[in-house]
Amino acid sequence: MTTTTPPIVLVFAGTDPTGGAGLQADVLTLASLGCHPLSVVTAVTVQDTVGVDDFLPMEADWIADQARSVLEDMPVAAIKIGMIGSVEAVAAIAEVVSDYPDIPLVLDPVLTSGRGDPLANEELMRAMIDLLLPQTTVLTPNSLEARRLAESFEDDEDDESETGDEATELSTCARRLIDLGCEYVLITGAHEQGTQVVNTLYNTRGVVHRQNWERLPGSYHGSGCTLAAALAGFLALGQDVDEAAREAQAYTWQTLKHAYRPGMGQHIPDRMYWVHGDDDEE
Ligand code: PXL
Repeated sequence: MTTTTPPIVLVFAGTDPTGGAGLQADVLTLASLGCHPLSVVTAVTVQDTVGVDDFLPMEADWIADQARSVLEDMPVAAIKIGMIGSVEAVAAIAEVVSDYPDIPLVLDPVLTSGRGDPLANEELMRAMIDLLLPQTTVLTPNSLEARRLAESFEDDEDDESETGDEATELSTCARRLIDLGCEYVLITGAHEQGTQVVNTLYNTRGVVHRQNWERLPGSYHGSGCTLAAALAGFLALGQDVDEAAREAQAYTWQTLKHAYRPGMGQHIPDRMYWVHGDDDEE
């Protein structure tokens, strides 16, 4: 007797021993949504819930080999890329995913940890823009990442909109990122001011949707990974990008609302909140 295989999602991610972010966040999120996660390790980090102390990038060939083995064996419904670790790894991953142009690709452009420890340098960021953005279905930067990515290729003639309010500025970033080749950009607004967190999905025609969320009080480790993995999961479950992005935000907000604080640093989103019951205690 065989049961039906759940939709399969391939993730490229760094491991996080705290279970808060990275590969562990992706696996928990995808399992929670009823998907089967395939996991390709791109780096090993040393960290606790306070911050990242160090990381060891995986050799690029090893990343490509891990991915090719499973891609040749199983039908993958969506791919998610998180922390990449090295420029060589960007090139290796870009080459692998270019053989699967029909699989939706979610790219979470991880530049720093939640605390701000660097997880990517300028060179890696450029490689990500050049090699991965044109293959990306949905890019999921927070507002800080969106500005850094958009500004990194700002050319001198393009000096418009240096003034203007925050919303205009982020929409300019979104347009630039879309001009670089990704289909959609979901910019999250937790780092912006305001009682609400405003997340906006853009495509070539402009704003697809804008969603406001009650700002929760904690500082969270792995919220971006959770959102991007959930988005990949909902795409794998057959939703279109607009719907998948809405559902991923709603799911992530619930995981943050039910977050717990197991250590001395940030809160960890509860990807399994629905298993743990509806107790509202922090
Ligand atoms: O949240 C971004 C992130 C992604 N991947 C790994 C991380 C972090 C943040 O700490 O450790 C492995």
